[in-house]
Formats: sequence, structure tokens, C-alpha cells
Amino acid sequence: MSLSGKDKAVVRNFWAKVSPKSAEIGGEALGRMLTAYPQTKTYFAHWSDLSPSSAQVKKHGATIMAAIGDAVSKIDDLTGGLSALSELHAFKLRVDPANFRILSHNIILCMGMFFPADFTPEVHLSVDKFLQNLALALSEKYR
Ligand code: HNI
Repeated sequence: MSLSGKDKAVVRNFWAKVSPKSAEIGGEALGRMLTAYPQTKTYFAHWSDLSPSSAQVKKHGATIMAAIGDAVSKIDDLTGGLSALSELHAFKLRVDPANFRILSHNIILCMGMFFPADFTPEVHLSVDKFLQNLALALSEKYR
């Protein structure tokens, strides 16, 4: 489950390619999560528009992907690098960590949609492992 040197290189390399599109990918992924997994909407009940193309969804999708980009730069210490964000999701937002997997699934899907040629099975494997490790780091403060 832990990331090999090769996984890290593959993730960094793929991120360099997707980062210019990261805001769009994040918006699409968040919009799909809220529509295809409606149980996730409870956390965003204070928003006025949860439809996939809403400005709030697009903006927050960009925020999430910026945080993932930041996590790529902290790939050698995800637990330390994401501790503040973990604390926020655990104690303030009270997000059930099961939802991290659901969001990761939608991000992976959208990466494949936006970059069909670059998202090879090899990239898929390493990005999936990275997002699993990221979810684990985000879950750290719940213990
Ligand atoms: Ni999450 C706020 C990053 C998964 C519900 N989230 C944030 C912020 C970042 C962030 C960054 C803004 C923090 C701040 O204001 O200081 N979230 C991430 C990342 C992941 C993730 C990197 C996983 C990859 N968040 C989730 C999931 C849910 C979630 C799966 C619920 C289903 N997050 C929230 C909510 C907020 C939030 C709710 C506050 C939104 C708002 O603006 O009201």
C-alpha cells in the first residue's frame, strides 16, 4: 500500500501534465460525486446550488484539487503535510472518512476523462495508490 519510488515519480509526472486542468477536473469530480452519490450532499447542505455545474461546486472543486496538488509536493510525508486538513475534516466538518474513497473514485474517473491517452493503466495504479494514501493521511486525526 505504501508508495514506491516509482509510484511517486509517476504521480509527479502525471500531475505536471494535469495541473493546468486541475480546477476543471476538480469541479467535474465534485459535481459527479454530489449527483451520483447523493448521500455526500449532506455535508454541503448550506450551499445554495449543489447541481454539477454550479459556481460553488466549481469553486470548491478547484480548492480540493489545489490541496491535492499541494499534497503531491508533500508526497514523502502525507501524514505530516495533511495534518491540519485532517483536523479540519475530523473535528470541524465531521466528514465520514468513507467519503474520501468516494471522492477519490470520482477524481480518478475525471482524470481518465480529461486525459484518456495519458491515463494509462500504470498511471491509474500509482494515482489510485496515491489517493488511497492521501485519504489515509486525511483520516489520521480521527483516531
Ligand atoms: Ni474537503 C473543505 C480538501 C474530501 C467536505 N476540503 C475543504 C477545504 C479543502 C478540502 C482544502 C477548504 C479548507 C479550508 O477552508 O481551510 N476535501 C479536501 C481534500 C479531500 C476532501 C483534499 C479529499 C481528497 N471534503 C472531502 C469529502 C467531503 C468534504 C469527501 C464530504 C463528502 N470539505 C468538505 C466540506 C468543506 C470542505 C463540507 C467545507 C466547504 C465549505 O466551503 O463550506
